Amino acid sequence: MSEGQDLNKKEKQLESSVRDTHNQEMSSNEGKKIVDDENSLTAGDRGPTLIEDFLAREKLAHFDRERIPERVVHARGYGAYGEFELYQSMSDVTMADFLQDPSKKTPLFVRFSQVIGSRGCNETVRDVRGFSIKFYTDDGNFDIVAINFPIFFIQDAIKFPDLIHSVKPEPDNEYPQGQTAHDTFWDFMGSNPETTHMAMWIMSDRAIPKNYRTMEGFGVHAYRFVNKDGVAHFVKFHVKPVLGVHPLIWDEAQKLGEDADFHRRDLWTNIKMGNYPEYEFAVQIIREDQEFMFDFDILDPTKFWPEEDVPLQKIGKLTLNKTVDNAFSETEQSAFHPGNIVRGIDYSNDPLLQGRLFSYTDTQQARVGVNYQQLPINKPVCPVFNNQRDGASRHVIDRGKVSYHKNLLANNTPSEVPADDGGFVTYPSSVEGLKKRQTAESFNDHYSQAKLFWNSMTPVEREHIIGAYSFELGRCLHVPVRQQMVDRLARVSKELAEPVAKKVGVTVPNVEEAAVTKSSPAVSLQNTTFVADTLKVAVFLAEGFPGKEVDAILKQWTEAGMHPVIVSNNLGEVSGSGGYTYKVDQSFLTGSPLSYEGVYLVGGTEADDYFHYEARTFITTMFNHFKPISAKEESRQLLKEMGIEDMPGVIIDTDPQFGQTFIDAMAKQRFWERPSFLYKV
Ligand code: HDE
Repeated sequence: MSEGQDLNKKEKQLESSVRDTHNQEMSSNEGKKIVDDENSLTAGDRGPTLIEDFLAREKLAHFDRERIPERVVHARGYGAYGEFELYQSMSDVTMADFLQDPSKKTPLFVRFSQVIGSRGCNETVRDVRGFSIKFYTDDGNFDIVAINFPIFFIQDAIKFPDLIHSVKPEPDNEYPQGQTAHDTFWDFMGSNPETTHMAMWIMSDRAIPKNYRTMEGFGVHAYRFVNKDGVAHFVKFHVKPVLGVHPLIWDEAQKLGEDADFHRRDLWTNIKMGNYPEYEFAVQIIREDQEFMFDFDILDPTKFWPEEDVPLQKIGKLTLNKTVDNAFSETEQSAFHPGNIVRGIDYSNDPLLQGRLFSYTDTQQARVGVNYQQLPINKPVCPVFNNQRDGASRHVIDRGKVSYHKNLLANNTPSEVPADDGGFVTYPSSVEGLKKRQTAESFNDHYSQAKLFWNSMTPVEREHIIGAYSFELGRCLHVPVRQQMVDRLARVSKELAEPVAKKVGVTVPNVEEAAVTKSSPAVSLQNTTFVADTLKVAVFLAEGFPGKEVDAILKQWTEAGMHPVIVSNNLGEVSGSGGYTYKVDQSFLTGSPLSYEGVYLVGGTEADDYFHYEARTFITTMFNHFKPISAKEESRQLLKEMGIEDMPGVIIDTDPQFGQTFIDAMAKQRFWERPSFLYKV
């Protein structure tokens, strides 16, 4: 339950399925009380196990079937519950029930995921992230099966299996796991020019998010809003984290291989701590008569609608406030579907969306079973009545003789619902043309928005993109694969293609690059929100630290929403002057410089060589990751010896403003002005 609140409709519904084995007597699935769960039934002391042992048979046979197939993509995922609150009624553009009344809260479930890797893969690899949302509205489930990019690789669903085959581990040697840096992926990208734009986004820092709390979600496709008068608008859905969008840097992401669970650990612990992740729900709306007014086709999923051309309207807030009770029952069995729309929302003709409409139900039925919609996590909060029956593992017991429409025996019920009483009616958009296999002419410009994206990047972001291409293509063993990809980049920008070509040992062809000068500042992460809220600062304390001063600083930082984490030689407690004692949260052994956004080096009268050695090691890593570093005057010497005392973002605690100066530095998060060779290519 979300803390301090009454159960919402979904939570009440879930309660009836929850089982808590705590303090209960043990029984078999058939309800027989179990006297001994450790010894199988054997013939004699050392004799064979008897097949009549129904308890051992049941336990082993159930265990043998515990796994279901993992998702063919997005296999690794993590879920949480939350609620949606609307800011103002959207009734002028949509009839959607959950977008009418600002006083109504809609329960929801979110599943974050990675596309490529299998269920156990590392979470910080470069990849697209899934951001699936199921709104349990009073009018049925509405799913936004989003990702953290506003566009996709391809324009036609028929190519999806090819894309995924290319990015998964190569079929002969079955590596690499969960990442894009290999030949088959880049062969596909170079051979299919419509992927050029998406490649730019996945080579940007957005593809290595710092955590799910600071990650954006985009519905990608154009949908339709339809109002009660039957008037439709094209709409795109966005989810914007209140804390801003913040990525890792590549070196951190690589080193975080040491913690495969980095993202789920962050989400779980923050929800448990009451740092509920918040996201603003926003829409971009285009009138039907404006469909052809743009310099791109608004139905092409490899193009985004620049915010500067189609403004974002923030219409509500999503708050994630509850972890799951059981990762399998809830997260693994959750089934999202971009086709799950509600009255007031409809599809557009985006061909990629149209293909997705088939694939999701199909895969859920194969993966979870035909009755997957009856599972607690997937069940709508409104009543469901129809004449569908039977199938494996059916939960519902349908009473009565009638399981067909139309009928006399049940008064022709369940009855159809007229549109005026809430029945779903498909928006009657007109369709014309010949049946044929082709890509629309208006989908053929693959380089202009790639250039627009490049134009929108700051120098630091560009450096990272160049570094990412150089790494990824450099990992390709086949030179023609690298060359083909650089040929594509040359059509976007020579500024990009040239350093990459040099780094991976190929040449830049003499082709014309896209003549786009426009940029979209909204896509640069340098223009996101920067706050210190929820950021973790490692506080290095040794015995004999100056108690009163440290205590005052930590209080100030906690009030500012930051999380000081006490790090010392050993777990247990560390004591300072004036009787101040803290619990040590992490020792140098259990903590990692990768887990903190900043550091405060305090020391103490008993600081030994080990303390100084570890402090230096941590700070070196954090310095190289451009993070804020601070130290008490007494520990200045260490920073001096390291040669970083006067560097940007290195702050010595000498004046009364120190506490606030460091909060500001934390909010800034990275000091790119520092010298670094990590990305120089
Ligand atoms: Fe998916 N995708 N996809 N996809 N997708 C799946 O459905 C598919 C696409 C996305 O948290 C699968 O239940 C096709 C775009 C997310 O459970 C499958 C095409 C976008 C998730 C499938 C696409 C997505 C999936 C695998 C080409 C962003 C995780 C398991 C038309 C807008 C859902 C499953 C979760 C999952 C098919 C393209 C996002 C096989 C055919 C574009 C977030 O049905």
